[in-house]
Amino acid sequence: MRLSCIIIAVLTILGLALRAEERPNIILIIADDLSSDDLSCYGNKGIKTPALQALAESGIVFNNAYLTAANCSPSRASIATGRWPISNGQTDLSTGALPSYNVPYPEFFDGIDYFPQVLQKAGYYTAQSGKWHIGYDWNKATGPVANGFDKTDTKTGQSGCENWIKVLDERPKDKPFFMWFAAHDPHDPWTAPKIHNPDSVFIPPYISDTRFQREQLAKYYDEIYRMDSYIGKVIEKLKQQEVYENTLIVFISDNGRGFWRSKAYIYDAGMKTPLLVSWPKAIKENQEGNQLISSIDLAPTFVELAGLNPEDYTFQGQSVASIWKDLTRKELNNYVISEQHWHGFRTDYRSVRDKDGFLYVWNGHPEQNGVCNKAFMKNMIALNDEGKLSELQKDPFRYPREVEELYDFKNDPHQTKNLVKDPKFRKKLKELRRVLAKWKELTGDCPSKKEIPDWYQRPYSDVKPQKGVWGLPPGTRNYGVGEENKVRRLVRD
Ligand SMILES: [Ca+2]
Repeated sequence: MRLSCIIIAVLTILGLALRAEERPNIILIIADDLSSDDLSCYGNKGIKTPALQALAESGIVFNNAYLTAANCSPSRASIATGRWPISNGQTDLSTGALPSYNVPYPEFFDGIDYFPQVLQKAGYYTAQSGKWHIGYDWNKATGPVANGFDKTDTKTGQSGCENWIKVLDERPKDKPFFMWFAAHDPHDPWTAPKIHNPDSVFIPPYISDTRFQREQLAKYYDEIYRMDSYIGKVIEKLKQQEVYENTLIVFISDNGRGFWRSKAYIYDAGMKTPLLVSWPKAIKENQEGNQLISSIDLAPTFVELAGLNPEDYTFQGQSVASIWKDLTRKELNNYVISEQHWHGFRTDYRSVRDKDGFLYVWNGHPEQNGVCNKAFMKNMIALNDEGKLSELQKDPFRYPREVEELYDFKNDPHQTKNLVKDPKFRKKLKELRRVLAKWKELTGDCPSKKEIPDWYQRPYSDVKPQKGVWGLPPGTRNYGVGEENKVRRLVRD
């Protein structure tokens, strides 16, 4: 009896040691305000992104990856918690001014797991370097998510990437590591050296093709290039440290480009993210994946790769590790769901995308237009005043808007033709409407009792902005913790 106990103990220790050795290091790189159209590996011929191109070629380029929100704080909070904004408490933009309003908002719901903390408890060394923008204090790593990091570092230069190599150098060498590397690039103001020619940029059809917009886009490209150069240095450092082979590198954005009808919009320009996945030891090179993946799937995926069972935690996403390791595996998500709430101006959108390529949009405020005089919108507002915009470019000004929209995003990549009234798509409309209704029920989604007003003036509107006036989050506090299985079943194939 005693001998068998010893044998079991020895085997267990050996098993654990083996598992620890196999666990990958994980680096999550998050760009700030980057649309997936704006990288060479997604077909943009005008941009120079050599390191991201090499990263893409070393693993998988995913073509259907989506965020939960099209702006910083809720999107990042979803990544950290593996939960939709409505289900974690961070639905709106953090402004850094909140504590003075003395309201418990935005703050995370109780009893939620944060994947950096889960990795830390599992023996990983965890570090954060660069942009934060989660919870109360947008520019300092504070709050419950920050508790999951052994090291936090937000004192960087303009790029946000300046300390990444230093953090890699200073890590303990006897533990697997997780790095949350978040750039400030390519968020405006654009400060990188000039590299790109305005004549070579890609202008989506919903942005006016003017010299001004071309120059702005070229400056934005310059910052993408700056971030790219730091990513190249990270890969070089990993090779130097002889850990490159067993390091999983995942590259995503937090929301689309800070341009017209992109950032803060529910359409693909705002909500679709590049997703590059590289892990030389376990993932084959030069692959392309078309599976639907949500940013809430990252937390459970990392946790599973660290040797834990993601279903033991409060993640609403599901692990896609099996797809990353073998792209021929059956698709996991039938639907991905996104939200858009307050980003200095009030919106109230939900969306469902499905694997057939349809996007269903529900609008809680159809009585208003989708524009305010934030810096990245001013030029288009001026052009509209001069009557110089096309019908598509004018679309965000239009109101009242439809409560529901439906797009065939596979064939209409910029979502220009609303099919909601087309009888051919009635069945699809009903299906996606039903999925959203069930999702709202399971996540406790409901309107805010006191909405945050616009902080910026909406053009062609008499409603005065109320800068600094706060409100309460939508959703039902603490709803659905412990019942994540139900909502996972809803979106799963
Ligand atoms: Ca952002």
